[in-house]
Amino acid sequence: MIDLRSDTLTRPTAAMREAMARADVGDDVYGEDPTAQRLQERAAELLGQEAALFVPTGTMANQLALLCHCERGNDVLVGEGNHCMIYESGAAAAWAQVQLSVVGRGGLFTADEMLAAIKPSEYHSPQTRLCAIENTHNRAGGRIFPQAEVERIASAARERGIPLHIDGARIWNASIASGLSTRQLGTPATSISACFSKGLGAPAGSVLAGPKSFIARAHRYRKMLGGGMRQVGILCAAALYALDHHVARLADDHENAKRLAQGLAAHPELLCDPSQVETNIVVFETRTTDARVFTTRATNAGVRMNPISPTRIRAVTHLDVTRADIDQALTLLATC
Ligand code: TLP
Repeated sequence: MIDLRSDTLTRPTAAMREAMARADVGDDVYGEDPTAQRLQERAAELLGQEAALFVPTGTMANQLALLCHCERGNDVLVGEGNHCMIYESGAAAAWAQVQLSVVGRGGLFTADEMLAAIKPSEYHSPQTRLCAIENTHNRAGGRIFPQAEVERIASAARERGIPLHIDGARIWNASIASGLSTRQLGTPATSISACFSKGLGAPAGSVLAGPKSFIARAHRYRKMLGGGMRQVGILCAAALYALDHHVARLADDHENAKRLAQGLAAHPELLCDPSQVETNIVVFETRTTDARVFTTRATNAGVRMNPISPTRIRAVTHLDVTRADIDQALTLLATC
Protein backbone atom coordinates (compact mmCIF):
# COMPACT_ATOMS: atom_id res chain seq x y z
CA MET A 1 0.00 0.00 0.00
CA ILE A 2 1.33 3.44 -0.93
CA ASP A 3 -0.02 5.81 1.67
CA LEU A 4 -0.36 9.42 0.50
CA ARG A 5 -3.05 10.46 3.00
CA SER A 6 -0.69 12.70 4.97
CA ASP A 7 2.92 13.42 5.85
CA THR A 8 1.86 12.78 9.47
CA LEU A 9 2.03 9.06 8.64
CA THR A 10 5.83 8.89 8.65
CA ARG A 11 7.34 6.53 11.18
CA PRO A 12 10.53 7.38 13.05
CA THR A 13 13.61 5.94 11.38
CA ALA A 14 16.00 3.62 13.23
CA ALA A 15 18.50 6.50 13.64
CA MET A 16 15.80 8.78 15.03
CA ARG A 17 14.74 6.09 17.50
CA GLU A 18 18.37 5.76 18.57
CA ALA A 19 18.60 9.51 19.17
CA MET A 20 15.40 9.27 21.23
CA ALA A 21 16.78 6.38 23.28
CA ARG A 22 19.97 8.35 24.05
CA ALA A 23 18.13 11.58 25.03
CA ASP A 24 19.17 13.29 28.24
CA VAL A 25 15.87 13.86 30.07
CA GLY A 26 14.35 15.37 33.22
CA ASP A 27 10.91 16.44 34.44
CA ASP A 28 9.93 19.24 32.06
CA VAL A 29 7.06 20.40 34.30
CA TYR A 30 9.85 21.32 36.76
CA GLY A 31 11.69 22.94 33.83
CA GLU A 32 14.39 20.27 34.18
CA ASP A 33 14.49 18.58 30.79
CA PRO A 34 17.74 19.63 29.11
CA THR A 35 16.74 18.26 25.69
CA ALA A 36 13.42 20.17 25.72
CA GLN A 37 15.31 23.33 26.63
CA ARG A 38 17.82 22.76 23.86
CA LEU A 39 15.05 22.25 21.31
CA GLN A 40 13.10 25.29 22.48
CA GLU A 41 16.18 27.54 22.22
CA ARG A 42 17.02 26.18 18.79
CA ALA A 43 13.43 26.54 17.54
CA ALA A 44 13.19 30.15 18.77
CA GLU A 45 16.42 30.96 16.93
CA LEU A 46 15.31 29.13 13.77
CA LEU A 47 11.94 30.88 13.70
CA GLY A 48 13.28 34.38 14.40
CA GLN A 49 11.54 34.71 17.77
CA GLU A 50 12.65 35.39 21.36
CA ALA A 51 11.36 32.17 22.92
CA ALA A 52 9.62 28.90 22.10
CA LEU A 53 7.55 26.26 23.87
CA PHE A 54 7.35 22.57 22.98
CA VAL A 55 3.78 21.29 22.71
CA PRO A 56 2.36 17.88 21.81
CA THR A 57 0.53 18.97 18.64
CA GLY A 58 0.13 21.69 16.05
CA THR A 59 -3.47 21.97 17.17
CA MET A 60 -2.39 22.85 20.71
CA ALA A 61 0.12 25.39 19.37
CA ASN A 62 -2.63 27.13 17.38
CA GLN A 63 -5.05 27.02 20.30
CA LEU A 64 -2.45 28.48 22.68
CA ALA A 65 -1.89 31.30 20.18
CA LEU A 66 -5.62 32.07 20.12
CA LEU A 67 -5.81 31.95 23.92
CA CYS A 68 -2.79 34.23 24.36
CA HIS A 69 -3.65 36.81 21.69
CA CYS A 70 -7.43 37.04 22.15
CA GLU A 71 -10.27 37.48 24.59
CA ARG A 72 -13.69 35.80 24.40
CA GLY A 73 -15.85 37.20 21.61
CA ASN A 74 -12.92 38.52 19.57
CA ASP A 75 -12.70 38.15 15.80
CA VAL A 76 -9.78 36.34 14.14
CA LEU A 77 -9.08 36.81 10.43
CA VAL A 78 -8.07 33.62 8.62
CA GLY A 79 -7.68 32.41 5.04
CA GLU A 80 -10.24 30.06 3.49
CA GLY A 81 -9.82 26.46 4.63
CA ASN A 82 -7.74 27.48 7.67
CA HIS A 83 -6.78 24.51 9.86
CA CYS A 84 -8.26 26.04 13.07
CA MET A 85 -11.56 26.40 11.27
CA ILE A 86 -11.84 23.00 9.62
CA TYR A 87 -9.71 20.48 11.48
CA GLU A 88 -9.49 21.40 15.17
CA SER A 89 -12.85 20.05 16.35
CA GLY A 90 -14.25 23.52 16.99
CA ALA A 91 -11.53 24.18 19.61
CA ALA A 92 -11.40 27.92 18.80
CA ALA A 93 -15.05 28.19 19.82
CA ALA A 94 -14.62 25.95 22.86
CA TRP A 95 -11.40 27.30 24.45
CA ALA A 96 -10.51 30.84 23.30
CA GLN A 97 -14.18 31.40 22.34
CA VAL A 98 -13.35 33.53 19.33
CA GLN A 99 -15.04 33.78 15.97
CA LEU A 100 -13.06 33.05 12.82
CA SER A 101 -13.76 35.25 9.76
CA VAL A 102 -12.59 34.13 6.34
CA VAL A 103 -10.53 36.60 4.31
CA GLY A 104 -10.08 36.28 0.54
CA ARG A 105 -10.50 33.09 -1.47
CA GLY A 106 -8.50 29.91 -1.72
CA GLY A 107 -6.49 30.27 1.51
CA LEU A 108 -4.05 33.05 0.64
CA PHE A 109 -5.04 36.72 0.86
CA THR A 110 -3.60 40.20 0.51
CA ALA A 111 -2.95 42.96 3.03
CA ASP A 112 -5.72 45.02 1.41
CA GLU A 113 -8.20 42.14 1.80
CA MET A 114 -7.11 41.77 5.42
CA LEU A 115 -7.56 45.51 6.08
CA ALA A 116 -11.03 45.44 4.50
CA ALA A 117 -12.01 42.51 6.75
CA ILE A 118 -11.15 44.26 10.03
CA LYS A 119 -14.45 44.89 11.78
CA PRO A 120 -15.51 48.48 12.58
CA SER A 121 -14.49 49.61 16.05
CA GLU A 122 -17.98 50.18 17.40
CA TYR A 123 -19.81 48.02 19.89
CA HIS A 124 -22.07 46.17 17.40
CA SER A 125 -19.06 44.49 15.87
CA PRO A 126 -16.73 41.88 17.33
CA GLN A 127 -13.26 43.26 17.94
CA THR A 128 -10.77 42.00 15.36
CA ARG A 129 -7.88 40.95 17.56
CA LEU A 130 -5.72 38.62 15.45
CA CYS A 131 -4.81 37.77 11.88
CA ALA A 132 -3.68 34.18 11.25
CA ILE A 133 -2.13 32.70 8.12
CA GLU A 134 -0.94 29.22 7.19
CA ASN A 135 2.44 28.75 5.51
CA THR A 136 2.37 26.44 3.69
CA HIS A 137 -1.39 26.39 3.32
CA ASN A 138 -2.67 22.85 3.68
CA ARG A 139 -6.07 22.93 1.94
CA ALA A 140 -4.76 25.29 -0.72
CA GLY A 141 -2.49 22.41 -1.77
CA GLY A 142 0.69 23.24 0.16
CA ARG A 143 0.87 26.73 -1.34
CA ILE A 144 3.58 29.04 0.00
CA PHE A 145 2.25 32.36 1.26
CA PRO A 146 4.19 34.92 -0.83
CA GLN A 147 6.71 36.47 1.56
CA ALA A 148 6.26 40.05 0.33
CA GLU A 149 2.54 39.73 1.11
CA VAL A 150 3.22 38.22 4.54
CA GLU A 151 5.39 41.25 5.29
CA ARG A 152 2.71 43.66 4.03
CA ILE A 153 0.03 41.86 6.07
CA ALA A 154 2.24 41.91 9.19
CA SER A 155 3.00 45.61 8.98
CA ALA A 156 -0.57 46.65 8.02
CA ALA A 157 -1.92 44.55 10.91
CA ARG A 158 0.69 45.95 13.32
CA GLU A 159 -0.35 49.52 12.41
CA ARG A 160 -3.88 48.56 13.46
CA GLY A 161 -2.64 46.97 16.70
CA ILE A 162 -3.38 43.45 15.42
CA PRO A 163 -0.77 40.70 15.87
CA LEU A 164 -0.03 38.14 13.14
CA HIS A 165 0.11 34.42 13.94
CA ILE A 166 1.63 32.05 11.38
CA ASP A 167 0.57 28.42 11.49
CA GLY A 168 3.87 27.10 10.21
CA ALA A 169 3.07 23.40 10.58
CA ARG A 170 4.98 23.02 7.28
CA ILE A 171 7.20 26.12 7.48
CA TRP A 172 10.18 23.81 6.79
CA ASN A 173 8.66 22.93 3.40
CA ALA A 174 8.03 26.62 2.68
CA SER A 175 11.67 27.36 3.51
CA ILE A 176 13.18 24.62 1.35
CA ALA A 177 10.90 25.40 -1.60
CA SER A 178 11.31 29.19 -1.45
CA GLY A 179 15.00 29.31 -0.56
CA LEU A 180 14.16 31.67 2.32
CA SER A 181 15.32 30.71 5.80
CA THR A 182 12.72 29.79 8.42
CA ARG A 183 14.06 32.82 10.31
CA GLN A 184 13.15 35.10 7.39
CA LEU A 185 9.73 33.45 7.14
CA GLY A 186 9.05 33.70 10.88
CA THR A 187 10.39 37.15 11.70
CA PRO A 188 7.41 39.20 10.43
CA ALA A 189 5.02 37.25 12.69
CA THR A 190 4.18 38.07 16.28
CA SER A 191 3.94 34.33 16.90
CA ILE A 192 4.56 31.24 14.81
CA SER A 193 3.96 27.52 15.28
CA ALA A 194 5.90 24.75 13.55
CA CYS A 195 5.48 20.97 13.54
CA PHE A 196 8.06 18.19 13.68
CA SER A 197 5.45 15.48 13.12
CA LYS A 198 4.65 16.25 9.47
CA GLY A 199 7.34 16.17 6.75
CA LEU A 200 10.15 16.12 9.32
CA GLY A 201 9.15 12.62 10.36
CA ALA A 202 9.14 12.91 14.18
CA PRO A 203 6.49 10.83 15.96
CA ALA A 204 4.93 13.85 17.72
CA GLY A 205 5.60 17.44 18.68
CA SER A 206 5.33 21.06 17.64
CA VAL A 207 6.56 24.39 18.93
CA LEU A 208 4.96 27.75 19.48
CA ALA A 209 7.41 30.67 19.26
CA GLY A 210 7.01 34.35 20.04
CA PRO A 211 7.99 37.12 22.45
CA LYS A 212 9.14 35.99 25.95
CA SER A 213 6.05 37.39 27.73
CA PHE A 214 3.76 35.68 25.20
CA ILE A 215 5.52 32.33 25.66
CA ALA A 216 5.24 32.72 29.46
CA ARG A 217 1.46 33.05 29.05
CA ALA A 218 1.40 30.12 26.62
CA HIS A 219 3.29 28.03 29.19
CA ARG A 220 0.51 28.62 31.73
CA TYR A 221 -2.22 27.79 29.18
CA ARG A 222 -0.31 24.66 28.10
CA LYS A 223 -0.49 23.50 31.73
CA MET A 224 -4.22 24.32 31.89
CA LEU A 225 -4.87 22.25 28.78
CA GLY A 226 -2.95 19.29 30.20
CA GLY A 227 0.00 19.72 27.87
CA GLY A 228 2.70 19.75 30.56
CA MET A 229 4.75 16.66 29.80
CA ARG A 230 7.42 15.04 31.95
CA GLN A 231 10.48 13.34 30.37
CA VAL A 232 9.53 14.93 27.07
CA GLY A 233 13.17 15.12 25.97
CA ILE A 234 12.53 11.73 24.32
CA LEU A 235 10.23 13.49 21.83
CA CYS A 236 12.40 16.61 21.63
CA ALA A 237 15.37 14.44 20.71
CA ALA A 238 13.37 13.19 17.71
CA ALA A 239 12.65 16.79 16.73
CA LEU A 240 16.32 17.78 17.07
CA TYR A 241 17.32 14.76 15.00
CA ALA A 242 14.75 15.78 12.38
CA LEU A 243 16.13 19.32 12.25
CA ASP A 244 19.62 17.94 11.65
CA HIS A 245 18.74 15.24 9.13
CA HIS A 246 15.30 15.67 7.58
CA VAL A 247 14.99 19.29 6.49
CA ALA A 248 17.10 19.42 3.33
CA ARG A 249 15.55 16.18 2.05
CA LEU A 250 12.11 17.85 1.88
CA ALA A 251 13.23 18.87 -1.62
CA ASP A 252 12.79 15.19 -2.59
CA ASP A 253 9.19 15.25 -1.35
CA HIS A 254 8.54 18.38 -3.40
CA GLU A 255 10.00 16.77 -6.51
CA ASN A 256 7.90 13.64 -5.90
CA ALA A 257 4.75 15.75 -5.49
CA LYS A 258 5.43 17.48 -8.80
CA ARG A 259 6.03 14.12 -10.49
CA LEU A 260 2.80 12.77 -9.03
CA ALA A 261 0.86 15.84 -10.22
CA GLN A 262 2.29 15.51 -13.72
CA GLY A 263 1.14 11.88 -13.83
CA LEU A 264 -2.31 12.69 -12.40
CA ALA A 265 -2.76 15.43 -15.02
CA ALA A 266 -2.73 12.72 -17.69
CA HIS A 267 -5.52 10.71 -16.00
CA PRO A 268 -8.79 11.07 -17.97
CA GLU A 269 -10.97 11.22 -14.83
CA LEU A 270 -8.87 13.79 -12.98
CA LEU A 271 -8.18 17.53 -13.19
CA CYS A 272 -4.74 18.35 -11.86
CA ASP A 273 -2.56 21.39 -12.51
CA PRO A 274 1.09 20.56 -11.77
CA SER A 275 2.02 24.26 -11.93
CA GLN A 276 0.05 24.75 -8.68
CA VAL A 277 2.28 22.27 -6.80
CA GLU A 278 4.86 24.19 -4.79
CA THR A 279 5.70 21.78 -1.96
CA ASN A 280 4.63 18.27 -0.86
CA ILE A 281 0.84 18.51 -1.19
CA VAL A 282 -1.14 17.82 -4.36
CA VAL A 283 -4.81 18.79 -4.42
CA PHE A 284 -6.71 17.71 -7.51
CA GLU A 285 -10.29 17.24 -8.66
CA THR A 286 -12.40 14.46 -10.07
CA ARG A 287 -14.26 15.33 -13.27
CA THR A 288 -17.37 13.18 -12.82
CA THR A 289 -16.88 10.75 -9.94
CA ASP A 290 -17.45 11.61 -6.28
CA ALA A 291 -14.04 12.03 -4.60
CA ARG A 292 -14.93 9.38 -2.01
CA VAL A 293 -15.79 6.86 -4.70
CA PHE A 294 -12.49 7.56 -6.47
CA THR A 295 -10.40 7.29 -3.29
CA THR A 296 -12.12 4.01 -2.40
CA ARG A 297 -11.22 2.66 -5.84
CA ALA A 298 -7.68 3.96 -5.39
CA THR A 299 -7.36 2.27 -1.98
CA ASN A 300 -8.53 -1.01 -3.49
CA ALA A 301 -5.87 -0.58 -6.17
CA GLY A 302 -3.17 0.06 -3.48
CA VAL A 303 -2.95 3.88 -3.14
CA ARG A 304 -4.45 5.72 -0.18
CA MET A 305 -5.39 9.41 -0.46
CA ASN A 306 -7.85 11.66 1.39
CA PRO A 307 -10.98 13.16 -0.18
CA ILE A 308 -11.24 16.76 1.11
CA SER A 309 -14.53 17.76 -0.52
CA PRO A 310 -17.11 16.05 -2.77
CA THR A 311 -14.83 16.64 -5.76
CA ARG A 312 -11.37 17.32 -4.32
CA ILE A 313 -8.67 14.86 -3.24
CA ARG A 314 -5.41 15.46 -1.40
CA ALA A 315 -2.21 13.46 -1.84
CA VAL A 316 0.85 14.20 0.30
CA THR A 317 4.42 13.05 -0.30
CA HIS A 318 6.74 12.31 2.61
CA LEU A 319 9.77 10.54 4.05
CA ASP A 320 8.25 7.06 3.66
CA VAL A 321 7.39 7.52 -0.04
CA THR A 322 10.11 7.11 -2.67
CA ARG A 323 10.20 8.24 -6.29
CA ALA A 324 9.65 4.59 -7.28
CA ASP A 325 6.54 4.54 -5.06
CA ILE A 326 5.20 7.57 -6.93
CA ASP A 327 5.74 5.85 -10.28
CA GLN A 328 4.05 2.72 -8.95
CA ALA A 329 1.16 4.79 -7.54
CA LEU A 330 0.62 6.36 -10.96
CA THR A 331 0.59 2.94 -12.62
CA LEU A 332 -1.96 1.67 -10.07
CA LEU A 333 -4.14 4.79 -10.38
CA ALA A 334 -4.23 4.48 -14.15
CA THR A 335 -6.50 1.46 -13.66
CA CYS A 336 -8.98 3.38 -11.42
N1 TLP B 1 -2.94 18.62 9.54
C1 TLP B 1 -3.35 17.24 9.33
C2 TLP B 1 -4.86 17.11 9.46
O1 TLP B 1 -5.28 17.69 10.65
C3 TLP B 1 -5.62 17.71 8.33
C4 TLP B 1 -2.86 16.79 7.98
O2 TLP B 1 -2.94 15.57 7.73
O3 TLP B 1 -2.42 17.62 7.17
N2 TLP B 1 -1.77 23.22 11.06
C5 TLP B 1 -1.75 22.68 9.83
C6 TLP B 1 -1.56 23.56 8.65
C7 TLP B 1 -1.87 21.29 9.67
O4 TLP B 1 -1.88 20.78 8.44
C8 TLP B 1 -2.02 20.48 10.81
C9 TLP B 1 -2.21 18.99 10.69
C10 TLP B 1 -2.06 21.09 12.07
C11 TLP B 1 -1.92 22.47 12.16
C12 TLP B 1 -2.30 20.33 13.35
O5 TLP B 1 -1.29 19.50 13.69
P1 TLP B 1 -1.54 18.28 14.71
O6 TLP B 1 -2.09 17.17 13.90
O7 TLP B 1 -0.17 18.01 15.26
O8 TLP B 1 -2.49 18.75 15.75
